[in-house]
Amino acid sequence: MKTLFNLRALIVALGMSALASQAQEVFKIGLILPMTGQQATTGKQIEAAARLYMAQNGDKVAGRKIELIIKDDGGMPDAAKRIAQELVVNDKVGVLGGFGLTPLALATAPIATQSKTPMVVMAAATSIITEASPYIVRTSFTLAQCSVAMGDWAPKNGIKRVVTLVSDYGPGIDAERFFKERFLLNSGQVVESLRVPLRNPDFAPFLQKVRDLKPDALFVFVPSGAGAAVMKQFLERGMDKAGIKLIGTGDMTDDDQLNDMGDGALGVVTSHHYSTVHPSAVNKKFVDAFKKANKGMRPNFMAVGGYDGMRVIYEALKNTKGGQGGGDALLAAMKGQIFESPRGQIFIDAQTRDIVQNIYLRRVEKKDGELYNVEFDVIKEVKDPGKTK
Ligand code: VNL
Repeated sequence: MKTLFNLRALIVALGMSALASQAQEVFKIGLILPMTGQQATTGKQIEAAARLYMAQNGDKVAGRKIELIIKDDGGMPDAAKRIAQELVVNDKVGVLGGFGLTPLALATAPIATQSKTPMVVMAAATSIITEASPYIVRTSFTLAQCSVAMGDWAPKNGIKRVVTLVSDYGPGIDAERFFKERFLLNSGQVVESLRVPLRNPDFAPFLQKVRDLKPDALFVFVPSGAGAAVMKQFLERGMDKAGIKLIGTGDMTDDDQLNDMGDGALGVVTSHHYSTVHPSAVNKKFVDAFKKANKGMRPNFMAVGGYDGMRVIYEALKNTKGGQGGGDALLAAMKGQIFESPRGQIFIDAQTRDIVQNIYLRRVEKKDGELYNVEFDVIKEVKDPGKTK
């Protein structure tokens, strides 16, 4: 009788410890980012933002300890895909995140689909990405969202003849197309569309051509990290003095580099979803904490994509009691999330899994001796205009 009793107690104890260990089982989030190479600043910003989110919100959600794994893809699609496979198979991550460039997100999409792992795209911004896998959710933006806003603003502000200059890959082609379509509707004229290579671009010959064409403005999209080079060459060639205005999406006047671009950047108007000086209490708190944790570094739009991406993951974990039901349940809990981001109110459209957000028009101004993108107009709740379905 006594041994039977003890056996029972043992079984109960074993059962309880199994439950407890399940609750304590680590939930792994694998971020694949360009930490080296041309887009290293994007990796650095997103990593800093993800770590800040965890520092502020704890490393436990619904009783599960969160482990953040950061892997460097060097900006290479093959590497991103291989790393994703390893993270899913060996590390058993519950969510993939990051994706600093469109080709990296597209290369990884099949892994998300096959393994039913939610994939949170925190940076890449070509419209088509969310259609590459039903497991993709996006917290960054799309170039189509931003470019349409500029296609409306420019012609109302005396800009009638434009040359476009974009990086020759997904987001650049979207920017060119969506700017042009809207600009033409508004009776604008695109006199030339130039595309520069993504890798090691030399802007000089392109800018010379623009100078010869003498448009009212040059519309530019280059990815985060490349804006300073465009600005430098634009100014060195005296294009501003020749009466050519510089406009584009906010990737060019990236907060990560803007302050080092010099006073020549003053007055440049861009359209984008985030500025370091977005005037809200939530943003002020975010920026102060980010700077404090990162030796004064300003958060840029990449950081915000990473920070909000972590929030989407944390909330999904809360709503599924720590990820019960696996990838499909987490994905379902990511869809339809709505909250105030440092950029303003955002919404993850349950149908498209893409972000709906405000797009701001901003002008580079000097405040307290530093250059900032100061918002002066807003188009509210912009859905991605680039969806094919
Ligand atoms: C992309 C789009 C990358 C916008 C960016 O910076 C950017 C992309 C690295 O989709 O590849 O600013």
